[in-house]
Amino acid sequence: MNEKGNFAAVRKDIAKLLHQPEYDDGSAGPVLVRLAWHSSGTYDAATDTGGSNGAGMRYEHEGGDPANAGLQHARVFLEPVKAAHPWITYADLWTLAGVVAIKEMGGPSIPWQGGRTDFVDDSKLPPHGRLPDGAKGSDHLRWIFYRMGFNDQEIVALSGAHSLGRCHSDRSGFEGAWVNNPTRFSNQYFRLLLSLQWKKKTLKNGVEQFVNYDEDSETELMMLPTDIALTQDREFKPWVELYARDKDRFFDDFSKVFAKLVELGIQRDENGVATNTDNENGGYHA
Ligand code: DDH
Repeated sequence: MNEKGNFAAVRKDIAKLLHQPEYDDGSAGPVLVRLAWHSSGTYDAATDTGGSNGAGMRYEHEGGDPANAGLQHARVFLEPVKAAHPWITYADLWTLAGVVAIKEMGGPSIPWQGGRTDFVDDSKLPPHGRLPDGAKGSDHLRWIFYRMGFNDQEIVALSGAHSLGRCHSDRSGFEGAWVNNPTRFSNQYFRLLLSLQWKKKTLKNGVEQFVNYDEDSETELMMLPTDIALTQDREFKPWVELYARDKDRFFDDFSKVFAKLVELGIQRDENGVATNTDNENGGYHA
C-alpha cells in the first residue's frame, strides 16, 4: 500500500513516542511543542520570511540560533517517525508533532494541514533574534508577535503553552517549571500567575527570573519576566484573568491561535493545497 499522505499513521507514531521515562518529566511532549513553535515563530509578515516552510533548523544558520538551544532533543525524538514515513517533510512533521503532543497531553484538538516543504529558500532565511527573549517586557512581546501578525489576545493565549515543560539552565539559562504538572495541558499557568506571589530571584548564572513566594510549597515554581509582564500590562491582563477563570475559552482560543501559528508563511489555494512549496530561483532540497 502506498503510505504517502497517511498523516493518521504519522500521528499514531508521534503519540507512541511521547512517553520517555528517562527524559525530563517523563514526556517528549513539551519539547515537541516548543519545536513546532520555534520553527513557525520566526515568521515576519512584512517580508514574508521565516516560518515553518523549509525546516531551516536542520542547518546551522537557524539551528544555531541560541534561542533554539535544546531543540535537537525534539528533533532526535522524531527521527524514527521520519524513518518510518520518509515521505513526510520535516516541516510538516515538526508542526504536526506539536499539535499531536498538545492533544495527547490533554489539550484541545488543533486544526492542522500538511503541505509544507523542506525546500530551503536562502532568501527567506530568518535572522537570529526573531524569537522572544524571556528577560524582557511587554514592548518586546508586542514587537515580536505583532511582526508575525498576532494581536494582544493572541499573545496571551499563546503564552498559555507555558503550562507545559520547563526551563533548563543549560539551554536558556532560566531554570524550573511554571506549574506542578508540566506534562498536562491546562490553564494552570494563568491561574498561578494571578494566585501566587512572585518574587525576583537571581540564579547562580546571573539570570533573573521570578519564583513563587510560598515557602510551604515543596517545589519552587517559576515565571519568566515576559510571563510576569502579562499581569502588569493593561491590555494583556484582562485576557490572563479570562483564561484563568474560563478553561474552555482558553482551550478554544489556544486551538485557533496555535493553528494560525503553524500556518504562518504557508500559502494555500482554495482547496487548501499549499502553493508556495517550490522555488525555481535557487535554494536546495535536503
Ligand atoms: Fe516558551 N519558553 N516562550 N513558549 N516554551 C521556554 C520553554 C517552553 C518564551 C521563553 C521560553 C511560547 C512563548 C514564549 C514553550 C512553548 C511556548 C523556555 C525554556 C523559555 C526561556 C527553554 C529551555 O530552557 O529549555 C518566551 C520569552 C515567550 C514569549 O515571549 C511569549 C509560546 C508562544 C509557546 C507555544 O508553544 C505556543 C514550551 C512548550 C516550553 C517547554 C519546553 C521544554 O523543553 O520543556
